[in-house]
Amino acid sequence: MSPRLIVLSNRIPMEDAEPAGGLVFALHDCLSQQGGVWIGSADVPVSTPADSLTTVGTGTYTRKTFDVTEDDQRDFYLGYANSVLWPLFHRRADLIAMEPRYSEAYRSTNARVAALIARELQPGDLLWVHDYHFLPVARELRRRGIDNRIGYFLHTPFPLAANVPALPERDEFPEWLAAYDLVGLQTERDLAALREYFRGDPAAEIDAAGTIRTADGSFRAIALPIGIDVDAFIAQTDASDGADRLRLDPTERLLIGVDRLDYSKGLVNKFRAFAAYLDEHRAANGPRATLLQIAPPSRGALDAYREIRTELESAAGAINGEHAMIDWTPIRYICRNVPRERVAGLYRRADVGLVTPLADGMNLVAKEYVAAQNPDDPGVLILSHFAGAAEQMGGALLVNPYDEAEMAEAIARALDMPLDERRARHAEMLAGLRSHDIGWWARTYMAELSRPDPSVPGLGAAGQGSGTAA
Ligand code: GDG
Repeated sequence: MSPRLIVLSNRIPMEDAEPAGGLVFALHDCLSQQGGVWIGSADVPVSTPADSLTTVGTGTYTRKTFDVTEDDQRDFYLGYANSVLWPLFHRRADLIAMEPRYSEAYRSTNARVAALIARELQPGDLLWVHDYHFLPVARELRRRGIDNRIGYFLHTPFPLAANVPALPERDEFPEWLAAYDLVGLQTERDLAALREYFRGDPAAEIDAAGTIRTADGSFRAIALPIGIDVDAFIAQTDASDGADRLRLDPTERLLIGVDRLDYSKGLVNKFRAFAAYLDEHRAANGPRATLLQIAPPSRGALDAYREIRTELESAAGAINGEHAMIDWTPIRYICRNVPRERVAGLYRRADVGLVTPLADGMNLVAKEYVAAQNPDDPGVLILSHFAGAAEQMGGALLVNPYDEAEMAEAIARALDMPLDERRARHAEMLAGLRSHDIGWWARTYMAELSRPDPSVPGLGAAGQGSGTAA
């Protein structure tokens, strides 16, 4: 019998219905197959948090929430997690907004969540912790004497070693990681960044089996790129009415962008690159094209997010003001959430998927766009070098998101690409999406977390997993 799995992530599906969304789907499948418990934060803040988890809904696995107060939301979630760790991990140390109470809230929330999990854990259970909100959870559990296997997966990029000293908790950072048995990262680039960081620690060594030994403990690190549920996404695309609602001229070309409104997603650069395309290529009789950008707002209470929204609105207004015609608006900018099934149909209709983040752990939109294409007449993916997905998706036109002229050139090339080349690029990427889908990701991680430490003599199993060990 498989060991019981306990998952911790900041958000969990709150409905009893089937969940939607990449990560949520993967964990849902994993938990449905082997049972277990999924723990996340409650939706509605309370004034006094309960000292136990609350079970929500029913299903094949158990979902439990921990309470959060308004102060936790401000200082732990918007504060330390999204004003310190998120900018740091996305190479924007300049956007860090630091307050002493953020550190305290991060520490106390993680200690409180760890105490609640400690009461839930039984011998032999596996715990899988997700993302930057909960880096210290394993260390808190170890302090409470918990010796279950604990895994961690970071969905964002791993920070540059040179930036980590910007963390108030820089001295504890290696300890947070070393308390896990297995640290999963999205890409080889992230794995290299982690190794680089530990190379700077004179007390740390990386042995031949890939185990990283530090003064605080040892752990393994692997690169394991998250995938999508390809067939489910194709089925959603087939059922979608998104494209019908566009009312585009039949000859008009469509580019699509779908990104949370976040400074890491390179949205302003994308708009400017599209403007450069309009200036240079469209002016030279290139096809008429519209950029549909869906950008649901996130973390709107933070200054950095308000600023990027204002900047983006101003860029869209200026570009449309300059280029629009009575029957054509070059940028259709939707700053709202659009239903998932509609997004899928819009991907299919779009001739180009424009995914140009300045930094991104993976980027599932790039994968969804490819899955949604008609294999007989597929669109072209333009993808930033700085998205984790670029490591796997060589069939995309890879671009530097800081270089607007290069992106404009890529747009022109994509709109002009012959059918044979589009088909070949698409087929290569689709095959990769299928072989490394979301099920593969979750199964491989679980197998890696379950297997014995290869550095313990007699238990060695190095090289069995499909991920790449540090
Ligand atoms: C983090 C990492 C990593 C977006 N707008 C709408 C909408 N979406 C959906 C997309 C996609 C998801 O949200 C976004 O996923 P990404 O991967 O692009 O980005 P993050 O939210 O930043 O996710 C990232 C990921 O974790 C997983 O590990 O890839 O690097 O930053 O599924 O389709 N969905 C709907 N309406 C929208 O308006 N329905």
